[in-house]
Amino acid sequence: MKIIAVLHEALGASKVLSGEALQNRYCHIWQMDETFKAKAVILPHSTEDVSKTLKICHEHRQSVVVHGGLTNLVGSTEVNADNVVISMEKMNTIEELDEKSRSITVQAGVIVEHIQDTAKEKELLFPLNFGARGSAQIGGAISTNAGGLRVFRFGMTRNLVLGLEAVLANGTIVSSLKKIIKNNSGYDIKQLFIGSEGTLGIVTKAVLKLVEAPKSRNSAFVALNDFDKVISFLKYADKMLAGTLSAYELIWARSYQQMTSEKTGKKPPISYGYPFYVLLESLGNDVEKDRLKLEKLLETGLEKGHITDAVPAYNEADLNWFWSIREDTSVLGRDMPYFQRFDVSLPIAQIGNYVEEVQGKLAKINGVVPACAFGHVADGNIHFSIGKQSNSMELKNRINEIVYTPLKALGGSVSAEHGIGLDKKAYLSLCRNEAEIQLMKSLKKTLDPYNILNPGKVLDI
Ligand code: LAC
Ligand code: ZN
Repeated sequence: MKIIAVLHEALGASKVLSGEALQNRYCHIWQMDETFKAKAVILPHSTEDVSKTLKICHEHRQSVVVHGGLTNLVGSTEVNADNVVISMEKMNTIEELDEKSRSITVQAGVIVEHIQDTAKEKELLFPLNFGARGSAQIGGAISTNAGGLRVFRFGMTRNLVLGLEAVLANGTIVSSLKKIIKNNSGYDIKQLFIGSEGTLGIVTKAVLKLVEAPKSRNSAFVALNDFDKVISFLKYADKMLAGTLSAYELIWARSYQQMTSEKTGKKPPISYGYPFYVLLESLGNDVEKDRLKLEKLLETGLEKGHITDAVPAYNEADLNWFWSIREDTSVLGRDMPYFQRFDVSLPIAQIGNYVEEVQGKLAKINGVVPACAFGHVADGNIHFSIGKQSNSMELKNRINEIVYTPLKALGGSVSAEHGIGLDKKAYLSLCRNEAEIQLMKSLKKTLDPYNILNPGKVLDI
């Protein structure tokens, strides 16, 4: 317990929680009734606090896990009783919005939706968007290089970070909070901290890129008869909408039925009976013309046989209805006591066959509901939510093997956007070769020689 006394001394008692003070903290946004055991939870108010904490932890060889909004889906924020947790919730200030350079400077604990709302007030858009935006913190989104619903047009989190400040394992602050888009002056150091899940350093601040806010937002649900049409209509829509297509979300029939079942209180915008549904979005700058353009797309898409049915969102209420169907994925697989989630990536042309093959294999296992599939198909990123009766390790591994094994030959990835964390560590070598993994390990050893930062996540050292 010596280290707690040292942390108290350095930070002040109010920033160091331990013992009973941890009882009302929860381990995950979906398990708010479950607490966790840790040596202490540190609540830094500044980068200097994070630096002091890490310097002490480094000296004491003390392992550290960072907590943000706890929406992670791969176990990256899991804690054991020997860990010190650094929770970023008090570092929740938006420091500056610069309309001219179209950037926003934020502390790591700011909620993603708060950044979106603040940008909107100035007629700007922070394009990062995903279902958990109301809870997820930007530091976590950066640490996991979060993807989401508009990657197709605006890129992953990585593409939206202009400048970054992070603290190294030994407490050194590496700050480069520049607002510039182009910076070819040597290695792009910030990329080390983006997507490395808190294993190479702790993100404390970022300068994020904003774009002009769109004036129009149009969406439609379409139904399609086979997977080739999903691809042909994507190409057609992208061409017809001339740069305004911003989302193209595919939902397989079984998932669509669950997402609009009576339980959810959401009606299906298009009737059941088709194998594929796509929810698409265009963001443009001319309300009237953009609406007509989308209507024209649906009309000619039907005429040319790309799609078999289509329903546009006619107003704000429709938009919210359509998107809430897609965003609330927690309804999938929930009729079973346990479930497994996946976020694989593979070349778009292979997705139809791959999903069919995976579902076929899963259907043969007793007590497993053939996977509900959906995803950001335009990015080659598909999710599965697989419900199951048992939580046995054997079944978990069997399902993992079915989903992950084909990805090697297909040139895919075991994680498109959620990261590796604990859940996918054993499968990393399916999509990363030996030379890549060795280089990752040597970076880890250089930046964190005592393996104190999120140890055991992503890689085993
Ligand atoms: C989504 C999350 C699960 O796409 O990545 O809904
Ligand atoms: Zn996703």
